[in-house]
Amino acid sequence: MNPSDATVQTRLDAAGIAVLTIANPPVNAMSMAVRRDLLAAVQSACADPAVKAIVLIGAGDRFIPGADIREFGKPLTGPSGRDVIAALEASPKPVVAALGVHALGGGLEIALGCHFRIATPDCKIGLPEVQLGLLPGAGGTQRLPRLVGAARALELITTGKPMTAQEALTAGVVDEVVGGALLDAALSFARRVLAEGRPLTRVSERDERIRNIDPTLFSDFRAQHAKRWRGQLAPQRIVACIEAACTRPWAEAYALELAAFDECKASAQRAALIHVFNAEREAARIPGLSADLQPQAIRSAAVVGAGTMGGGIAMCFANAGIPVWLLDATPEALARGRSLIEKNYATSVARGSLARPKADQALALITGTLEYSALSDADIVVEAAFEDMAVKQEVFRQLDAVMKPGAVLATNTSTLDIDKIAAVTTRAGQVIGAHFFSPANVMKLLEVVRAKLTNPQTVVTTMALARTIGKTAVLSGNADGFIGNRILAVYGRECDFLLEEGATPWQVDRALQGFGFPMGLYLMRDMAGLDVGWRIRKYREQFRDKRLRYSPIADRLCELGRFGQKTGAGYYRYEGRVGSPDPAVEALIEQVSRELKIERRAIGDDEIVERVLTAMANEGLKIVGEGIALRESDIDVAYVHGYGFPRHQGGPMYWAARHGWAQVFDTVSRLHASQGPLWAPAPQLAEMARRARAHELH
Ligand code: 3H9
Repeated sequence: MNPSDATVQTRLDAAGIAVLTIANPPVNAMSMAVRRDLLAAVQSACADPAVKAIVLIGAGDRFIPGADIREFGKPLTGPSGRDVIAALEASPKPVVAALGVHALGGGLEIALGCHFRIATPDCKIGLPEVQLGLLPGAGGTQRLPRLVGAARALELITTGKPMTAQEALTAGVVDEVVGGALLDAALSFARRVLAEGRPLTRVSERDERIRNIDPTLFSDFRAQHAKRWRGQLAPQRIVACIEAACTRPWAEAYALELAAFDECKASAQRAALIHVFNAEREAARIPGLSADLQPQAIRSAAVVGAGTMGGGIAMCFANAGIPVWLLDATPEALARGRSLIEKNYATSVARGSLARPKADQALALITGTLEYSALSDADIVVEAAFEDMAVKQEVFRQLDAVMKPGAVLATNTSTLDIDKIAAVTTRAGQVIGAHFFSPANVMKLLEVVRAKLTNPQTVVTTMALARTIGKTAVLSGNADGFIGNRILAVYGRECDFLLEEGATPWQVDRALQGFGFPMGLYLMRDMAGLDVGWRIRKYREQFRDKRLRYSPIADRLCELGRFGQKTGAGYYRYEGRVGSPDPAVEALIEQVSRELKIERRAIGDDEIVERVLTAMANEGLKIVGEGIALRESDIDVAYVHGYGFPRHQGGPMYWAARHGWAQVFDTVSRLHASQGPLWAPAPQLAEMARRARAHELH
């Protein structure tokens, strides 16, 4: 009963302690095979009179990061996680879980079924299922509150954020945090349990932390998060499960958890969230690069430009422990930049999201300078100067003169041609785009832009750096708008056309927020300021193809001095930062419709969402077809992390695939016929629709 290919191997030590080692590379996910082998191993250890105690440990310093997510959607065969946990908890012999690196999801549930838990200091312990649109389905919502109390469990399970080992110790989730070799510590812990004859704690039998809970805890928690959870199933069900744990008998609440888990597992949200999880990992893979290519180490960095963007980028490096030079032209600009950075850190500390000593440590890593020569030792420099080709070229000439050989020269441009910037240097192979999103220290997306001559080493190094500084990178080709802003232009254009055809800005925003965007397009534009786009449009007017449909609404607002929040009026009228619908804007839009001879009509929220997403998906296909994005799922990742696309909807390309490419093709074709060339279908759309239809027929 220990076949060599089993995912769980048992070894009996001299003191009669059975060590059950789980090995399922790469991360020890709890697959069907692991559940089957683990149950068999626990049963034989319990039945073997030579075994006095059991230690459960993972191979390669890992414990278990949860159920195997590749198996969701497949039929469940063999024992469930619940069967394994029931056997562990019922064991008459003490079971010690030895937690290394990750004890997450089903992994933590397994550990909570053991009588004792010890952990390494670097172990992350939590129930992250909510991030995949799920809830813990093997008793996690029932056992964790019994250890940490209802209030803490609500917070932990609805956010999915892991605890550090030390936090888990304080909260009573683990019995000890151990240094040195985990297995040795686990064996010695088990020997102590046996020697002292410690009673076996079955977490499911404890109820001292969930008795007499004030019911308003749950109603208040729901009310507090209603807005954030709008349209999301899993967090709502998690609250119901924890409430049941505190108010109903074990068997009833445990059954409710399973029903809620099955409901979440079958939901479209779960499928969308796992799509994003996989897409994020796929985005890091770049075809055509040699597997031997290793990223260069980034031990020090530099940022040119101490404005809002440059300061935010410097914070990203400092937060990751990388010392960073911040260069600007004048002491005043540097001082302004520094005080902005200090203010950002102070806000994080005040909000409780960052401890003061950590903020101080990060601040100490940022050094201002006026001299390019100071940057010469940095492994990477990110230029965040004024968005003007001549300015950027001058910065790159200076950087080329001082930076050490091999350094990565990155530009944060969002609109300029990186080939032209690279051309002024003698090392175009080391020039790359690193397009951060504002606020740079917060937004997760980094568009890494490969220019014509960028070499593979520079690409690999910049992609790896993104991970180091906590960003999700998507590789883009060097083309107007890269990936994100090119789609944003189409998204904005379509919303503007909908205004001309009968919608109002507040209706468009309501529809988009109903779909899950945290903020509608017009509220977002008002917040960002309308004048910047206006300036760019005025410059581009000379190149604009006048035969194509163009909405003048944004220009008209700007002509009236309505630049958004900062002038108290934009698409909305503002009292402070709160916008309300403005009849004057409605009148302006109606006037535009009349001038353009467009008959206004009632437009439903569903039509707004469908049209906007269809336009985004069609443009996304063009971007993939032109080789600017490597794959459709990269576009989803970019939208989720850079543009507030609701993660539980999977991204625009995922939406299109679910909605049906055939339906997308029909809508695009209809609009192409009535609206003209802006709606030209992506070259591959007809074929995708044909394939989707053929698939439906089978
Ligand atoms: C659950 O447990 C439900 C239960 O309540 C049900 C009852 C029993 N399965 O992220 P990485 C793959 S739901 C399968 O780059 P890292 C991943 O796709 C689950 N595969 O590494 C990647 O593959 P590839 C709750 C998984 O070190 C490779 O491993 N648990 C799983 O930066 C490396 O991944 C979670 O939600 C999995 N569960 O981070 C945890 N996890 O090389 C999800 C990873 O082909 N996982 N893979 O691209 C994570 O958060 C991170 O992967 C982890 C490691 C922190 C574990």
